Amino acid sequence: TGSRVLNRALRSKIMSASEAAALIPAGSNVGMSGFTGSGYPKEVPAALAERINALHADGFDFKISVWTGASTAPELDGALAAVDGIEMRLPYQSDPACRARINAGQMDYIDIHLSHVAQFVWFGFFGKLDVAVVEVAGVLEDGRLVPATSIGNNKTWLDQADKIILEVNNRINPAMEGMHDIYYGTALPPHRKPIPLVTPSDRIGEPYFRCDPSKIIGIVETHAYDRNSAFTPPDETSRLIAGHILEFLAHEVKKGRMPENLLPLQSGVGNTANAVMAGLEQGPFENLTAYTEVLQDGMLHLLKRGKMNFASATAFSLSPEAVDDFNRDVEFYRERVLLRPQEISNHPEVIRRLGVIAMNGMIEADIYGNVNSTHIRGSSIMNGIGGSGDFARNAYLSFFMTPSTAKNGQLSCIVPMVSHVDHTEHDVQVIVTEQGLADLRGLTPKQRAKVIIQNCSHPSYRPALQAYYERSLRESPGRHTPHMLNEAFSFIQSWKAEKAAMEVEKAIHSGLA
Ligand code: 0RQ
Repeated sequence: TGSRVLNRALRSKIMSASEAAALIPAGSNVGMSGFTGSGYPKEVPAALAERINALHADGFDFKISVWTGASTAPELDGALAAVDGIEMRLPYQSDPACRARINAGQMDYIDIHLSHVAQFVWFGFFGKLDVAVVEVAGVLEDGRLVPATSIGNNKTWLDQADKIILEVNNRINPAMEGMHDIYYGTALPPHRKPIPLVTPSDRIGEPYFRCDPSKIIGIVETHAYDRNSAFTPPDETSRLIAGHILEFLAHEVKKGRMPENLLPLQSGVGNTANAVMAGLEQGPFENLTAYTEVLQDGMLHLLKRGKMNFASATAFSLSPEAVDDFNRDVEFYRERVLLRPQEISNHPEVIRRLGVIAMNGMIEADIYGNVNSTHIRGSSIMNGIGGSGDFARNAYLSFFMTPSTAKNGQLSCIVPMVSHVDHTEHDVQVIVTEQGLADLRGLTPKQRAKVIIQNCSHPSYRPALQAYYERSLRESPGRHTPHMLNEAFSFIQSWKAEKAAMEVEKAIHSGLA
């Protein structure tokens, strides 16, 4: 009684996590569920890490490649990275142990757009997917699977893997059944058809995963919550950034460039993103919608207050308090939230059609509007590009936001030339810091430089940026995007800046300690 594995034949596959982990061969490509701390397998990766550790101690080589939806949790990335069990990882990660291995050159990492992952696997670009390890909320009598708190790439893993291990987690609220929309209309070029989604609330698929039962080699029953990290209330800086964005959106509505209820919102993860949502809660906009990747606390509040009518995402990323609220009112949320595969939540075609308003964080921007979301000093990776590129390039309007300085003002987040480019000047329309907002639409590179320096840079760096720009204008060989290459990275090469950047690097290199 109580088992969520309703299919009788499949009950014979129920086993312990270590028995399941023993079925994963060395060198295999393993597709795991998990997206920003939700819906990741809770026990098999840790059991596998234990097995790998024991084998390494006996002098055997054992590594696997791990493909996921996005970041996961210490029980997956953390456990496997700690025992040096990952050969190659893709896509987005944000785990301290993973990050440290990657930056030490001990783990390979392929950072790609989240919307690309599923199709690259279907195209065969990464080779064969050997095993899928996927968390679900239940197995129906007919063998279909009830999805969990994130969808990510699970549909693709289940379709493409030779073998499947399921974790059936009975902590997941059973009333979530029906909150998912799994689209089975994708095909390979040249046979693709338009994706029939024209508003964020459209259902275009099925509430369950299809799954070939003959591929299932193990089922592990688990009983653990998602990572659910706490949420810090917005600080003054993120409140200022949010304020600039809200004022700008109101201005756009007044100009007739956006409807009064705006356009579907996408918001990255983190506290600034949550601050924008908190600002919207107080603001004048009604009947909002979201077409986003991750549903954080802020959006849940907007739904609850009746400010937002509907949110489409691929994953939840909630604080423990928000999880409690969600579970109390799951019937309410089930009418207003849909989770989709990430190739649909992040699909360029759909994002372009809906006219999404994209808001993402960054590490630094340069005076011409190129954005670095991933690297410190061009060589140490922080997390990854995630879905920011999927949204930025295809959005109706794309915002990138950051405090104007980092490390107590020792580093300027507005620089002459970014040390790594994730979003080119062509994909960035609005840059926002606590100092102000630069609307780059329709501006030439030289006009962009003026407004970015004037509106976004911190006053303590503004004169130096201005001087760089003015001298470049005189000395640069080309006058379209004036630069002095011998000084383009001078901001990061000052004694003070190097020291501060090294502090950030020390932290991200020491995740194994
Ligand atoms: O490091 O904690 O050691 O001091 O970078 O910076 O200000 O805490 O910013 O948490 O919002 O993260 C771009 C990383 C911003 C994130 C990034 C240092 C700073 C600190 C973090 P410390 P903050 P946030 C949807 C969209 C890519 C993926 C994405 C991200 C640390 O937003 O990963 O957008 N984005 N996905 O001190 C040196 C600078 C710095 C700097 C900040 N200029 N130089 N260090 N730092 N600026 C979600 C998904 O796709 C899943």
